[in-house]
Amino acid sequence: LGHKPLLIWFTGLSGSGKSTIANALENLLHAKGIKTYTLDGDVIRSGLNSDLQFTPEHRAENIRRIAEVANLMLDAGLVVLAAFVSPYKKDRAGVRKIVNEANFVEIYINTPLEVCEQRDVKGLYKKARAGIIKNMTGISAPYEAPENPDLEIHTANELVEAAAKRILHSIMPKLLH
Ligand code: GGZ
Repeated sequence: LGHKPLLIWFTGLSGSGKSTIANALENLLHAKGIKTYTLDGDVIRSGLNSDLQFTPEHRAENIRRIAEVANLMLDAGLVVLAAFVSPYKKDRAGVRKIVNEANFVEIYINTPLEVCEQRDVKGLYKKARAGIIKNMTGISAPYEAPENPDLEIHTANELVEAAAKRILHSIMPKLLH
């Protein structure tokens, strides 16, 4: 079955669940026979963007390059899932300028800082509180929440599978337009 290319952009704090939800959504898309590619922080920051840190300038460049790469993947007809903190409104607006609006959806993974900090999967929050890590989003660097995301997920009230299904439902019009 044919479908349009689409960039599904996940934004939210470190530990908010962006990658987990993106992976669950990817499984649902694969079950429909849709080819996808997931871009996320771990892989991109250790490869393509290994020259970048977490200053506002470097985050802007990180997001810009990711948007350009995603745009090439859209040219190839893929559904691209991108899971990046992307804390600055200006940078997310930049993605919208690079990618055709018809092929873009923004999903806000709205998990409270306290929850992310309790999970602290990588121990980054603890290090940030101790001052060992600078520019940690939510602690010593801002997170500018999206005002008009296409969809908002509250991970405290919704299971991963349910969230993924809700996202799938919401992107259907753009996949088929
Ligand atoms: C935020 C940081 C930082 C700082 C390392 N601030 O939970 P994670 O580990 O896997 O996700 C975070 C990831 C953020 O990289 P992004 O490329 O998504 O950031 S941005 O969009 O803002 O450019 C976290 C880890 O890298 N990490 N230091 N200071 N997250």
